[in-house]
Amino acid sequence: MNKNSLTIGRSNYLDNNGTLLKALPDSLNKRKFLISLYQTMVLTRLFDETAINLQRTGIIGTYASCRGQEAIGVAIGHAMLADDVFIPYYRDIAAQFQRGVLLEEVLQYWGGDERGSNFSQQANDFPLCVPIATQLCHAVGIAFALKYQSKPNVAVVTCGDGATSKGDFYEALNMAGAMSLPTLFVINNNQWAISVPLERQTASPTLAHKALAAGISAVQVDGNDLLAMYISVSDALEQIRQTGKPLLIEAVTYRLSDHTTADDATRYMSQKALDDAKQKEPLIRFKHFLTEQHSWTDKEDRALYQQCQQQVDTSVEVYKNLPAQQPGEFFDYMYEQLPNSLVEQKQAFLDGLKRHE
Ligand SMILES: Cc1ncc(C[n+]2csc(CCOP(=O)(O)OP(=O)(O)O)c2C)c(N)n1
Ligand SMILES: [Mg+2]
Repeated sequence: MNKNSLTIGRSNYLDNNGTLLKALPDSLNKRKFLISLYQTMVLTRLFDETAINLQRTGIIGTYASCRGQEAIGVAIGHAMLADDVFIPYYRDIAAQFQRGVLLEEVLQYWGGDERGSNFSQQANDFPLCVPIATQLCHAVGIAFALKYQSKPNVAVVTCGDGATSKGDFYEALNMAGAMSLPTLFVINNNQWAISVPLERQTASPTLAHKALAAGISAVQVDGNDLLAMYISVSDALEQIRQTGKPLLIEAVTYRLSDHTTADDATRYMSQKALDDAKQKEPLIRFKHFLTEQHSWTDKEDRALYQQCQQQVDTSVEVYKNLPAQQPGEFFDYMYEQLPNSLVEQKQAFLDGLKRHE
């Protein structure tokens, strides 16, 4: 057995306080670019807080917070090419925003309005996926299509740590590896699958190890270190474009929220674990880095927060003023052409409504 192939590397650019551990590549060390990464993180954090308040006041139905995990989506969103295909799960709004999904569309989704998944400015990407791990198999199918069409693009798919316990995960990795399909798997290891902690999910030393049996190279990255995440995702995409082979990144982070607005994490998550995790959270670390390395000021920070909050508030107003979804319209956005079985279901639904009017 080749021992080396069973060793998983771990990538870090920032320490837990946000101090730079090694020099950044020159191409990245540009103030404007680094601020644009930070801006997407702040926007996502403020959207997240607002969405929870909207759920609490009955304006959206439910919501899955990505608090503390923003760096993963920001890295993915900024590193992908426009023509790559993103197959997200429900904590990926940072990447979705960066790729052109509108804030009000995400509110529509969580408000139960299927029009929110019919992105007006993002034709290629998939809606966020709530059924755990199913998106991984879809992603491999998409990667197959990209390869079949000789496109230089990558299917980027995300999932949680819990999803890696499902058969779909292993099936997807196996097929991507066996058929050499241009897929980037990114695991958001936030340590919890609702109330089930990581140590009860698996005996694998890391989640990245799970890729090795499928012949897929993998790396573990500090998922709260935006620089390490951005560089890892960018490098992986470039490598996949060159070799056509899949790769996997395990992003290690922590869920700083309830699982969703339907959950109460105080019933199973210790206050100490949460307090410890808060010390490593991505926004504070990145702000510290910008301050130390790029003379970022509190004044600039306040202005950025204000501008992002305004963007969020505007999206809430747009969402609240949208015309109501018509009955039956929720059938219309999954397929380009509705299959016959669903045409029948839609008709039956509309007939049923008429009977009850
Ligand atoms: C197929 C399926 N089974 C069960 C569920 C219920 N469920 C919702 S979230 C979740 C845990 C997912 O944990 P993880 O993959 O770690 O993602 P996280 O929510 O922590 O980001 C489960 C079991 C579901 N949505 N889909
Ligand atoms: Mg999880």
